[in-house]
Amino acid sequence: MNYKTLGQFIIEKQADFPFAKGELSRLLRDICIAAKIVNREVNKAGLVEILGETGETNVQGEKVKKLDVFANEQFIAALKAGGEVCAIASEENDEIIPVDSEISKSARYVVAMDPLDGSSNIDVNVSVGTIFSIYRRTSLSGPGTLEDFLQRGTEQVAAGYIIYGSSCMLVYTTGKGVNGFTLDPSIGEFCLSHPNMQTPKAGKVYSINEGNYLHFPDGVKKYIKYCQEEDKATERPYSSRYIGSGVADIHRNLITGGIYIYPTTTKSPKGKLRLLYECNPLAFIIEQAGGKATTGGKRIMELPIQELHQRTPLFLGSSNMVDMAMEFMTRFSIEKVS
Ligand code: AHM
Ligand code: MG
Repeated sequence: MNYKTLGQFIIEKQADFPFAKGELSRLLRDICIAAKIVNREVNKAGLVEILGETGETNVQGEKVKKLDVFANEQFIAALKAGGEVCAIASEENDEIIPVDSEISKSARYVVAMDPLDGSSNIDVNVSVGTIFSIYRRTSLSGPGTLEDFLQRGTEQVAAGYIIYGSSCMLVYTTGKGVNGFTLDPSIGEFCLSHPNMQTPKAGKVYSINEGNYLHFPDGVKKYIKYCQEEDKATERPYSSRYIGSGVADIHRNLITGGIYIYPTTTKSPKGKLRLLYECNPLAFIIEQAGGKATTGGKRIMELPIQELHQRTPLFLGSSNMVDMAMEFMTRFSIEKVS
């Protein structure tokens, strides 16, 4: 078998960045270490008492950690130990985590992450994921600050996700295409399995939580009906697929073609998903794979960001489908396109 491991691939690609000193490569390596540890725990989630509420005590008398708390701790520990980041932001933490250590003194990067996205799916053996986004710091020295994270998505230097599914995959971009690696458990390495991933321009899958239908903007309601209509030329009706684990839904759609929508609802007028560590990294990946990511009106990666946990509506996937959904938004929900 002619394997190319993630480590080998990253070293080869370092030549794409003439002024790079290898820090970004080391940062990806740190993320990869934490991913393997989280994958190991996800795989035995039914066996060990990791499903319970935080604060429970297991048979060894140790406090049980929920998997999302565990994942958060693993990624933070790996990033701190690697010394390449001056601050971390996580969905699990209200405030940023400044990193102030001897080895992080000259760190030039910050990482924003959702350590375990779709975590309500853990208890039922359904895929979950980790999403990460890497920025160059804007502050000059010392531990990173909140401002380091308040950059538009277009400023990302790398982004990726790990999907803990029937196999574990890591998909990432540094702005030169998207590559996917599958974990081979027999050697403990992520191996290049999906080089230069491209998403089909026209998909046939739409993914949205239709239980919220009554609360959607009219443009989304009308677009869903459009997806369900009979039309030979466009091969409608499209299929509806919704796992409720954003990484898994978006990973499937990236490969097969499709659209993922989490719009505003009357209950969540700003949408549900977070701009910094969910939408921007996923937008970077889908754009690099030839797709689109918008709010239904504007490009996600150009949105100004004012706060760490800012929410946004998200329309992401095959470019033809996103364009069509946006057309419906313009025609029927003009006032709601933010
Ligand atoms: P989380 O970060 O709290 O897990 O929420 C994000 C998740 C996405 O993975 C998923 O697509 C969406 O929320 C599902 O939300 P809903 O249950 O409202 O459809
Ligand atoms: Mg999440």
